[in-house]
Amino acid sequence: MAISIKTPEEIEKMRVAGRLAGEVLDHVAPFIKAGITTAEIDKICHDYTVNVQGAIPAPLNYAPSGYNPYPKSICTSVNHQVCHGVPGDRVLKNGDIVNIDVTPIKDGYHGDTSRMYFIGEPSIQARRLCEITFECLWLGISVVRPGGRIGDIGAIIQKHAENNGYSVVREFCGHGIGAGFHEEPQITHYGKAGTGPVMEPGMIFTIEPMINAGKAGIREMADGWTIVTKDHSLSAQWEHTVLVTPTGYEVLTLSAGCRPKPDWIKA
Ligand code: EYF
Ligand code: CO
Repeated sequence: MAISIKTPEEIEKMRVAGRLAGEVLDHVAPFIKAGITTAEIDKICHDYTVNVQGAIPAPLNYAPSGYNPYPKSICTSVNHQVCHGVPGDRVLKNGDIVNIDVTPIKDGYHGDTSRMYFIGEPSIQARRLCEITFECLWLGISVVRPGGRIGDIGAIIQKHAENNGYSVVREFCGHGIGAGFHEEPQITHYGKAGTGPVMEPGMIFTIEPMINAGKAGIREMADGWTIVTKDHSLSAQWEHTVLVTPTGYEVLTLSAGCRPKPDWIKA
């Protein structure tokens, strides 16, 4: 399937869905403290998405071919969990780091974003991993422009992660997004600049690097969903949904409470 170019009407709907995604994370942020369970975080996000935003949480019952339906409305990935952590009765405690990944559907269109949260005071090592991963996300965004190649994104992310002693998860990628949750193209977070499809105005995709403090290897837990690092090292992830514009990029999942782009990364 070809990479779809969104119409102006679709782009407007993606702007709305993207903002709502950011606002789910703004809403839940004050609740993410020691003592809360990941299931309670899921309920707060679910209720806000459905009852306040009038939107649908895309992950709930999402069933890509070969998988059972995903049982919750968000993903909560803690410490050495890389992605797709299933909310449950785990109680967050001082020093944990947790990724919250949300995808509301509004008027048929998806917005997909995730952020890292600190519980109390994580170690210097954990905070540095989250910081470098945030920089990886924005370095990837900074090379989005018409005429650029998809491989430019992974190349700059991989370089920054590895220069800082970290490794990039290979098995899970960013993705095209629109009326579908996962569309073409795949956005790998490693690779070679100047390779891959040419970016064109109207393309929309996520960039969502998963960066490990140790080796890149991962495995799936017995629940059939949660992905963890093989070497039990910490992992971090940040995600935005990005539109290719005629002059560069527009981040669709910005909201009042989200962290801004680091100053030193070019606009
Ligand atoms: C082994 C799912 C889980 N897949 C992707 C289903 O793009 C996402 N976040 O940015 C994203 C979120 C979810 C998701 C939530 C559930 N799934 C599919 C395939 C494998 C898998 O875990
Ligand atoms: Co995604």
